[in-house]
Amino acid sequence: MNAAGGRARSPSLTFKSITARPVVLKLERPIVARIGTFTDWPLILIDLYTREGIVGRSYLEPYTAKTMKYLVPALHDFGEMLNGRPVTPIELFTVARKSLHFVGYQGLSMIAVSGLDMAAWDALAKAADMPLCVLLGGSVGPVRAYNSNGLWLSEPKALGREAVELRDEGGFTGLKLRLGRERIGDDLAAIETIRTAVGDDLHLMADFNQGLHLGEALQRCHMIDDLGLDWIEEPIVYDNFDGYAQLAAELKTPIQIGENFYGPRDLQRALQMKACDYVMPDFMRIGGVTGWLRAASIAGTAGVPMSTHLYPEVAAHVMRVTETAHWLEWQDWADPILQKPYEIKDSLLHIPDVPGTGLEWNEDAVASHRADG
Ligand code: SMN
Ligand code: MG
Repeated sequence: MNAAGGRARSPSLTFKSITARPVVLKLERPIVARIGTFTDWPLILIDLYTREGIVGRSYLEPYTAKTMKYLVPALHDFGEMLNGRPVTPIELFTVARKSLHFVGYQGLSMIAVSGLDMAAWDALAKAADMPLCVLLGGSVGPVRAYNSNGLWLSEPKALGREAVELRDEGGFTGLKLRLGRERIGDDLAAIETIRTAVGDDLHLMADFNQGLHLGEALQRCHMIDDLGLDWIEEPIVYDNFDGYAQLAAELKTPIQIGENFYGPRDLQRALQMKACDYVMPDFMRIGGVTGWLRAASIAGTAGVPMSTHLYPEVAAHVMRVTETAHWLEWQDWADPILQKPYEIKDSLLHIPDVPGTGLEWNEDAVASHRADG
């Protein structure tokens, strides 16, 4: 019984439907990395409607426009399947996972569930009239971010100016560059040029995007091991945990992996195998907010620093409740379709003090970027 003599009741929120709209945006600085070259960036915008009128929102970034053709129907199927259920994200996560279990727990299944999950948490936080980080037991506050918007595999000489630009976009104290050029000498020149431009105090992360085989990785990583990099990310194919264990054991520079963990169990297995020093799950692969929270408790218990991959708007909220929170990866690729892009100042991302995650679409921009006619 509550003070008024009534029975305390949880806020009721009932699932009605989902719309999943594909859009394709132009990247201001095209991605040129060992995983591919991308001039366009596809997004699936998810709106989860409830009978009470609250709309939960999230997006997925599946890298290539083609994959949206497989994900959009899966999301619409969730909409039909979940109609009439209470919006209880952890339960919806389980139901959605089970519904795709016969086509596997990873890959597209997990990506679709992650999109649903992030929208469900946004709806719940809106119904509770709280920012998501507050609903999760934390507070609205700053989150330390590095700028990941550039420093792709371009001509090393051009990178000095770009590094200064990227630093000054938000007073960043950390930047990520990409490695894996044909000639190791060009990778070394890239690091040197950036260091000369921004100095030794700036945090510098290096990402090989799985571009090397183990032999090359051992050789190249040893060559950059004394350059003061904050971490070396994904030098080899993402699921070769034996290879990663060897690299992590041999190198002084921390090994960072995790953007290709499909669910918290991958993270647990990587830590059991001592395959890395740091982890940085991606929201569409780890299982959205639910998957992140489970993964964060494993990393936290193991004392392993945890950074985020893409999805900065959701990442900021969960980092406020992540025990071993390390760095938020800042990239602004969804900004063109957001009503209010998030702000970065002095390398800190500022969470908007509004209910939910703060993701709202600029519908005019959405209309002009629709990829389904
Ligand atoms: C990355 C992410 C998305 C597209 C290309 C490259 C990269 C990162 O692995 O960690 O930001
Ligand atoms: Mg990466």
